[in-house]
Amino acid sequence: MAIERTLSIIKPDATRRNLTGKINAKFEDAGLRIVAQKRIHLSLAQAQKFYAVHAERPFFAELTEFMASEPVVVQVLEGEGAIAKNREVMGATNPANADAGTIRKEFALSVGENSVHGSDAPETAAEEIAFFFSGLELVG
Ligand code: DAT
Ligand code: MG
Repeated sequence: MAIERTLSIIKPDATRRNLTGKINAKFEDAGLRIVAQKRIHLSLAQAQKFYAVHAERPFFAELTEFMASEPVVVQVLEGEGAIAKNREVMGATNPANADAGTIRKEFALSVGENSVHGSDAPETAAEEIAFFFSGLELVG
């Protein structure tokens, strides 16, 4: 499988509880390399733009207000099959359905406050990385 890059976000419920290091250890233990990372505070407009694909969903306001509520850590993860591997390490969207050992099983508070975001396909990974990082911030 090819070396890929994917966009990860450590969400406000996790940054608030000081879990960035524990979550990063899960990525590294799975063979994912953190090749870019920064802490930012999204505006509501930026959160709405990032999650525009969900604009018609009933939870859109809850989701975007949550994502803009406190700082997040945005990061680029790299590795063999990184997009699917990251989704495995994250676990199911609803922590009640997440497998043991996954980030969401161990740390998520609810389906909304579920600790991490991860890109779901090569096209969205490329778009989401470009949303947050400039070429200068992405070391080859
Ligand atoms: P994922 O983050 O696993 O890719 P998604 O893309 O379907 O899940 O949804 C994006 C986020 O929206 C998800 O991480 C949390 C929120 N969300 C999804 N379904 C929800 C629901 N039923 N109630 C509240 N928030 C929800
Ligand atoms: Mg998604």
